[in-house]
Amino acid sequence: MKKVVHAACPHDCPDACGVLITVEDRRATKIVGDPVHPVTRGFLCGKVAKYLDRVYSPERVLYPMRRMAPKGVVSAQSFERISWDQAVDEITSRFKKIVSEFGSEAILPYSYGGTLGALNGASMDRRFFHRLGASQLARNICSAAGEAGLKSVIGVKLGTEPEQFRHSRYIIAWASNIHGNNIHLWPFIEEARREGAKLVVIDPYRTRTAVCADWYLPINPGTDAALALGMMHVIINENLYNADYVARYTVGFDKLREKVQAYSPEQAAKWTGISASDIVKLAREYATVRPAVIRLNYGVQRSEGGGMATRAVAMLPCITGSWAEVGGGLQLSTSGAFGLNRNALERTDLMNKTLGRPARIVNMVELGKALNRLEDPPIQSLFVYNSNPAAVCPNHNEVIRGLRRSDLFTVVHEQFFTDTTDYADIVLPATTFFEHKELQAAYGHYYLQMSHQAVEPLGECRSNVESFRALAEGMGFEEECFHESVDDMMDVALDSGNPWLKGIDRERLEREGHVRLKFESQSPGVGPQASGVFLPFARGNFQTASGKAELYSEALKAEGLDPVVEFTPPSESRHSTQAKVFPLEMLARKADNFLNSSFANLKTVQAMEETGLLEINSVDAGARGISDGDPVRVFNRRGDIVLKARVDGKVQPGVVSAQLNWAKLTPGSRNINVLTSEKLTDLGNSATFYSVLVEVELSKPTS
Ligand SMILES: Nc1nc2c(c(=O)[nH]1)N[C@H]1C(S)=C(S)[C@@H](COP(=O)(O)OP(=O)(O)OC[C@H]3O[C@@H](n4cnc5c(=O)[nH]c(N)nc54)[C@H](O)[C@@H]3O)O[C@H]1N2
Ligand SMILES: Nc1nc2c(c(=O)[nH]1)N[C@H]1C(S)=C(S)[C@@H](COP(=O)(O)OP(=O)(O)OC[C@H]3O[C@@H](n4cnc5c(=O)[nH]c(N)nc54)[C@H](O)[C@@H]3O)O[C@H]1N2
Ligand code: SF4
Ligand SMILES: [Mo]
Repeated sequence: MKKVVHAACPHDCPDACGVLITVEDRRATKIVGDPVHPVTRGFLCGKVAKYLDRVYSPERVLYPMRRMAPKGVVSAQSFERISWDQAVDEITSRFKKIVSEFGSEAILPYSYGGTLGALNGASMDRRFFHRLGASQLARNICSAAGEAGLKSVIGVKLGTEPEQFRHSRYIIAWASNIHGNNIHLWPFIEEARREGAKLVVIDPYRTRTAVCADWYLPINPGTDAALALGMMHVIINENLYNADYVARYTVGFDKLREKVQAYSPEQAAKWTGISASDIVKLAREYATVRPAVIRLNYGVQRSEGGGMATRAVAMLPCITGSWAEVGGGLQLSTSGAFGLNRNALERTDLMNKTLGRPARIVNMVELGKALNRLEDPPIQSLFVYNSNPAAVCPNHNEVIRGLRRSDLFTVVHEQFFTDTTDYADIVLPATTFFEHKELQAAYGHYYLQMSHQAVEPLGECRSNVESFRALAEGMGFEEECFHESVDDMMDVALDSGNPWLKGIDRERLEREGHVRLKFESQSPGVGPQASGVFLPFARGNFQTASGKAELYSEALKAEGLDPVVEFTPPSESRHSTQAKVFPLEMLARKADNFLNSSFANLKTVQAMEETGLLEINSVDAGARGISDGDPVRVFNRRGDIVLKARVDGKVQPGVVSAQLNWAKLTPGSRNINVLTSEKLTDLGNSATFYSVLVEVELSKPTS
């Protein structure tokens, strides 16, 4: 018996690929990209092309497990197998005890991007924790600063669709490693370049994308707001802006005009390290070569001023009016278009039922602080799913200190024995997307997809939905929503009143696999010249309070922030006094072939990635007596790690770079997050993985 099943990749990646899984005798035997998906067009990234190795890895968690050894001990004997009934019993009785002794907010859920599926990402889990009255988690580790910055200008997470990049003539990849993190955009860019488009890359790290660019501009980390303001100085003072678009569809232009006067190209050059003449050239080309598009990605907002930086970049297409052109505009995210009925899926009202108020909020970025220093009540239980905080969280040493607490009851629902399961009291086995049915949106295109279940769950694996359903039953929660079937939940999610979902129901998705959101006739942004394309802001329609692109924001003013936009150098940067002690700016980057910490444990994926490197410029290496290949100790006040020096010109003087990996796969069982901080961004309270100062020295061999 052979069949081919349509699925969608649920990993935390903008592309959300359409996937075809071949199943023979109930076992998946092949995975390929769905050739008819209009954006992902039949190919997969290297790591998901090897997905059978993930699904059928001998290292999968297949049964519920209970800890036998002290926390932190990694060995095959650390756990004993238990049944699901035992696991549910143990978890729910512990929860009941904690609730009676400390109150329900002593329990903290912890989840992020393991799956972005509409159901397994956030539905039954949220219902469960809301009904329990657990602390709420502010899921800010990734994109909250960028979201806040973008929305402060355009009001919503919408952007240029990938298909339109082929019509662009000037493409800026701004903090966007397209080749590593968004590979399905690349063929559209290549198409445009064949028609003469120019690709500019702005990144402090010479990425694979930068290597392919027509013009690469290495920028000092955390200075993008200064660059965008410098560009706007040129565009406004040289009258290269679109006066008609500005007058009709923006507010605050005069204030912006005043503001940019302090950011001459010469001044911006001092901050950014990009020469004044290059800033002028970039501004003129961006404003005059039409159409011009910006692929802004989240790298720009992982620094202390990341919200304002995103705000500044987001202003560019609003003053040039490139939103009105096919192949113009900007894309940070497309996720705001899907408008599923999240409230029905997540049921925040259940919190009020239990607590009579919303539960307190704990920021996931500050997990170290939450586990070690939070009171009223202290965290007594951590329930982790869809995340690997012992690898991905900043300030790793503090996180581990918290996870080691013997009084902390930690449950981890996982596919693998990760860094985090090393501190779990109970581990529950989770399905992969091959093993459950799911509804999939995207944050890099506008297609909604049905991901069918291809094979039966391995071992005793359960999806997030089914696991939390079992836990709800164990707690004795009687609300109807805990009995809703997966299909019913999809129906509810699709019934949201969003006009762009009109005519898209579950049956249709089941038949067609993917369906483009319905932007046709009734969409206000679609211009007459543009049938079949989506131009959300061709005629304004910004989803801000004023309905216009806000170059001046009353909301920011109310928060005590600069209502126009400003550049402040990060407190951890070459411009700060701390740089006297720790003079190098470190980019704690993602690996091109892993997905945050996911895939880092799989041999065939490891073969594509060289790990454990500290990339350093020859100037900084030379000054420290370091040669290529030397072991080096990278350190700051928060921690240290030994890596291997790589001196190959990928970073400029003053900048070093290292990659995220599983801590236990790295010598010394620590990863680069020992160096990152829990400091939050200016807007959105997000993480600052790219505002980190360190010093580097040759590592002395220990005798
Ligand atoms: N292969 C692969 N793909 C992924 C991921 C992965 O780990 N691996 N992660 C997924 C996730 S969770 C996300 S959020 C997306 C994110 O994708 P991106 O937003 O692209 O995220 P990053 O890789 O963090 O940053 C992009 C680039 O910004 C650069 N950068 C760092 N600091 C600055 C700065 O101050 N200014 C400028 N201009 N650039 C800067 C980095 O060097 C990096 O090359 O990708 C997803 N896709
Ligand atoms: N230094 C540094 N740190 C970073 C970043 C960086 O660039 N540099 N990037 C940050 C960013 S942008 C992000 S988004 C975060 C990502 O942080 P996380 O969301 O924690 O990402 P992953 O490391 O991919 O871990 C996800 C885990 O979920 C598991 N999983 C997958 N599917 C399921 C499922 O269906 N059910 C359950 N229960 N589990 C599942 C996977 O096996 C995996 O171990 O990391 C952040 N950390
Ligand atoms: S990780 Fe991204 S590029 Fe790779 S298959 Fe999934 S969606 Fe596609
Ligand atoms: Mo992310």
